Amino acid sequence: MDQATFNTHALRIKLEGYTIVPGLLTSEECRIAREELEERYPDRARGGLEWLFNKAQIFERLYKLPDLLCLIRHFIGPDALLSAIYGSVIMPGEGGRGLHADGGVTGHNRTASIAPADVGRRITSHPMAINVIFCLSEFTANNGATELVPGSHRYPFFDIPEEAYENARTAVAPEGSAVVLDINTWHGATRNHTDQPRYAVLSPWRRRWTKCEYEMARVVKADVLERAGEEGPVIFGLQAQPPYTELWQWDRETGGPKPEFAHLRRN
Ligand SMILES: O=C(O)CCC(=O)C(=O)O
Repeated sequence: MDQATFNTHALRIKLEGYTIVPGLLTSEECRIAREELEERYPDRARGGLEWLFNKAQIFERLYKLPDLLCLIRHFIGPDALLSAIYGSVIMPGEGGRGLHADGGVTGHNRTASIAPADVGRRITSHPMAINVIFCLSEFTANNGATELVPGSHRYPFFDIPEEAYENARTAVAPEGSAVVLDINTWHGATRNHTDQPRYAVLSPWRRRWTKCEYEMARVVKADVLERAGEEGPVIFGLQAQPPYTELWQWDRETGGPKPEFAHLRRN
């Protein structure tokens, strides 16, 4: 991605709360990823579509795309944490009327954590987290593509007015694109009016000093971490883990007790 294109995407995220980056995955990569989701779909109620990075190597691609990493880090810092990777399949007849902002469970949009002094306002001054929706199918106007409300990332209140739907835009995009959004941006899948499933994978990212959806450093398999190379400990947040020993016994780099205190390690 050249600098001018990067700047265009960054500006769209600032102004509208999202951008669509085409051509991140090849058609072959999308095909393989779709097949993985299709195979795991029947087991979705038991987590079949969760933790995809641990389940098939194709999903390891999603945090190894340099242009995308640059864009994410531009907004939430060089040590941004991968918070989850999960599939989203919209079957024929499903989807629609699902506008929401992310971060409502472990993030800053958690309404149960609003303090009286917040007077009902959420944090909109800075992007607190970025979500990435990979279009493994082509996203069209009628197959359940994600819709987003431009500018809603700056809306200061938690409640989403009913009129928001009138302002939503469907993310029409070729397969292999990614919708990159500030997690404050209201979004949701539209109804799938076709006879084919719509496949996507979501990879939300968080600032290092906030909570992720999963304790990724403890969840990631050793061989997956190994293949992530030098970036692995940053992306999976090994260094972001709070110590469970006294500080002098703790190794921040590996996110565990120093070797001489290995007996204190918790599994
Ligand atoms: O699959 C989609 O289009 C959106 C999914 C979504 O918004 C979510 O999982 O938070």
